[in-house]
Amino acid sequence: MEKKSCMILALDVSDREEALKIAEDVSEFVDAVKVGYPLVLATGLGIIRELSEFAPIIADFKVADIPNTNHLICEQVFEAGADAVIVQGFTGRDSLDACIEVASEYGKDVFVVSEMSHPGGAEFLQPVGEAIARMAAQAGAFGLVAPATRPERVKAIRKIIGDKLTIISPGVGAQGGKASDVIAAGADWVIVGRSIYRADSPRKAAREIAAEIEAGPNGEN
Ligand code: O7E
Repeated sequence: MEKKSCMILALDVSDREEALKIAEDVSEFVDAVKVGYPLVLATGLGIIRELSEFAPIIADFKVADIPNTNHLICEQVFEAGADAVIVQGFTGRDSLDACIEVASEYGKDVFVVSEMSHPGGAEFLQPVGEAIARMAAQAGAFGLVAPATRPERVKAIRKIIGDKLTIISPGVGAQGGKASDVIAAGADWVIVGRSIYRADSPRKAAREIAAEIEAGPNGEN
């Protein structure tokens, strides 16, 4: 995944035509498109290959099962044409290893959720987030998912993993995070959904967030 705009679109719409139109319209301003349950359950797994015409696809299935089931899920995801898969870290090292093994067979990437961006993310996951980040680094994951709503947590996780892993960070806009703050805290990419796909002009919204990232937290870049 090439880092240009430092932005990933979370395409959580449920209509195929709308999804394809938004992806095409914003492709100039995003480095990847994240596809998850809302879109895949509504339209089918084939949407991944259709969207891959516009950008690399990150399949957000937050895979969280025993190693054998994780293995089977990841095979389906990569056969469908995804460039990366998002998995949960709390299921432990063997479950994560199963995902990384399949990803490396296909030459693809694994992102591990260390902690989540919503208020409930602080309840159970945050206290173990740093341990999950360490495990993901040791296991050889490509990246971590860390919360844009708490830039200080992104900073803490970056300190732990150094440059070993990339960080993708959801929670910008609709959940209150500011893109340039999160990049300054150490994220490689922000993930943005509603602020783009619900805008009157998704293209204009994506262009504005990309410009804000480029300008930096105080517009000084
Ligand atoms: O709030 P939005 O509309 O900008 O969308 C954010 C997207 O990121 C949405 O798809 C949601 O499911 C996802 N997300 C979070 O918001 N918080 C998290 O902690 C984790 C994710 C996520 O995608 O996990 C894998 C990246």
